[in-house]
Amino acid sequence: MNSRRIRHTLVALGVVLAGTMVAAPSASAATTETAYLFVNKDYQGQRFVLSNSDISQFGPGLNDAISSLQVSKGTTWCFYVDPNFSGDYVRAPGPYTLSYVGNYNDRFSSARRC
Ligand SMILES: [Ca+2]
Repeated sequence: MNSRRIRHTLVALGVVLAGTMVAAPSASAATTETAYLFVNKDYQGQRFVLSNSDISQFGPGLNDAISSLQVSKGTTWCFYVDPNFSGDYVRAPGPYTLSYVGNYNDRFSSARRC
């Protein structure tokens, strides 16, 4: 009986939601090129944010400490076990999440977009 009115209401809601979804990507554009590094597995412990700059030598607290990581959509980062982007590495094309870096645990020393 009231089904037609309800359907019109749902259609209107759908239009509103679609508009929100279209707007979302541009709003999050500022987060591209970003990598998040965590001292503990499962994205726990101290967090380091790498944004729009490569780091040839991690500093104290970050160096040889990372256990999990995330890379935002729209960028790819490589994480190296030695300084100056050398040695074994993990390539992480965003969106990328790694709750535990396994054999690379507590070993990363440099990172760059790749
Ligand atoms: Ca660690």
